[in-house]
Amino acid sequence: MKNLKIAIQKSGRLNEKSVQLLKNCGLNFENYKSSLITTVANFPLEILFLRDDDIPEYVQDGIADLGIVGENVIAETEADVRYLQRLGFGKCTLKIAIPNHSETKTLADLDGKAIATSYPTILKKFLDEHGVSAEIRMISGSVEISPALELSDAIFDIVSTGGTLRSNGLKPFADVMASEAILISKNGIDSNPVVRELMQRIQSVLRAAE
Ligand code: PRT
Ligand code: ZN
Repeated sequence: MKNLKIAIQKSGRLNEKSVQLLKNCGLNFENYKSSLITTVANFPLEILFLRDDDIPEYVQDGIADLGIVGENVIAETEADVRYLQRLGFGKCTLKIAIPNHSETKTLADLDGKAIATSYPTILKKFLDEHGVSAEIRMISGSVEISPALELSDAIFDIVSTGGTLRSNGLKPFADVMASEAILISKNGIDSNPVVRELMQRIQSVLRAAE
């Protein structure tokens, strides 16, 4: 039988904790920074190291059987995957934020305003649900700087401590979505015995950490 594949982030905020979780499950593998794929020595699993943005679609399309990725990325890609387990790390909130001096008081005040974000799909859904017609400006990085550059009136981005907002003269305005790292699978694979064994190990690691 072919080994199962799990996709995790290659580098970035979720990489270390994803690797640690798998190691705590008793999986032995080399974690070379340069390799994109590694085979677990003592469990029928291969680990793929990817950009987080690619993980939901790789899992949806069956290139990987499992994945560990932030809920925000799953929502943004709208991939058709199953949530197997919330993992309790990578917690953050996606918020609309506005400049400290902004006159914006209610969601309706955002009508006709420009909001910069790297998460246009999640933002559009939220604005549509609340009947707000703002212009969404897609920016791939350093979203927080855009109001100061007069590129936008507000931003929509990930916030954890709030330090980045503060240091850019911004304040939280509306919470849109809470997110954490999630173990996902392709639909229908969760009855696979190897997946079940891995799930049991992950759940006991999570319980031990409680
Ligand atoms: O290279 P790759 O594409 O894989 O990584 P990436 O750069 O897209 O993502 P990365 O590594 O930054 O984040 C991976 C995941 O971690 C995100 O998708 C979230 O699910 C989760 N996460 C948790 C965060 C944060 N906390 C976080 N604080 N992702 C980003 N941030 C950034 C945020 O964008 C903002 O710039 O940190 C800044 C705000 O932090 P505070 O603490 O100042 O509020
Ligand atoms: Zn990314």
